[in-house]
Amino acid sequence: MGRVEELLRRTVAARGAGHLTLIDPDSQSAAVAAEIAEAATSGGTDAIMVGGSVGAAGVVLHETVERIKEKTNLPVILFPSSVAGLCENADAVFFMSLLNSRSTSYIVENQVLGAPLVMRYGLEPLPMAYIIIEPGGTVGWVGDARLIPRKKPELAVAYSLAAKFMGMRLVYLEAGSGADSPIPAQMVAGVKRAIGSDVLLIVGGGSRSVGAATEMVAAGADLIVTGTAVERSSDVTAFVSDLTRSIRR
Ligand code: 1GP
Repeated sequence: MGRVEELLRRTVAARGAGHLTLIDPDSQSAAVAAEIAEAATSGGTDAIMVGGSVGAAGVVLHETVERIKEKTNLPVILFPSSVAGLCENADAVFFMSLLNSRSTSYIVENQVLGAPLVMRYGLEPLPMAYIIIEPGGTVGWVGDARLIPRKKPELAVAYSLAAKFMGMRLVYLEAGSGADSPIPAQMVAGVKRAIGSDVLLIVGGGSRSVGAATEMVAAGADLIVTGTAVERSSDVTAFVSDLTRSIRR
């Protein structure tokens, strides 16, 4: 286990839950992305995720990571939608398989193409199952996901258990960026009960309010991801600070 995963695990063990700020390099300039990262750091976020379904690649991605690293000492974790979402100046990468994709491309092929780059770039790979729940948004469409119905927590549990049995140490339940509502609490609770404390449960998509994030942590989420809410906030430090204070023990 590498340094970034250890840090996330220590945070969850000590404080009950952690917060990840997602920045999509395609949504703003690198300079603005860096300001958001700096403000989120002041608000107490635990790491910065960088990635997006469309356009988060090449020079834009590299520059965004570079500028973010000038403004924060927190780990920068890549959240790639394909092999193109890798770059050498980040600290770690969610080395993820979109388990409920119909396309082998998102389950294993991009991972095969990306693995030698992860090695060459010295990125810490965090082995993660990525599971997309309705409505799924852009990532559901791009990733050709067989969306798990919101009313079928048992399907999310089955996927998550399969991930655990295959040795993945993180499970990410994704409702899709900008979803109207976050992952149902009952689904979060069922998945956490099944995977236990040794697998970190990340929940994201549609967590716009402090209340929603707190509810998901109460249900069993270890790490909450917010992207849209942070991007749209007029005071990122205050928003992240309220959120992190309320999800922590
Ligand atoms: C998307 O789960 C993340 O991959 C974040 O979603 O933009 O809705 O916070 P939001």
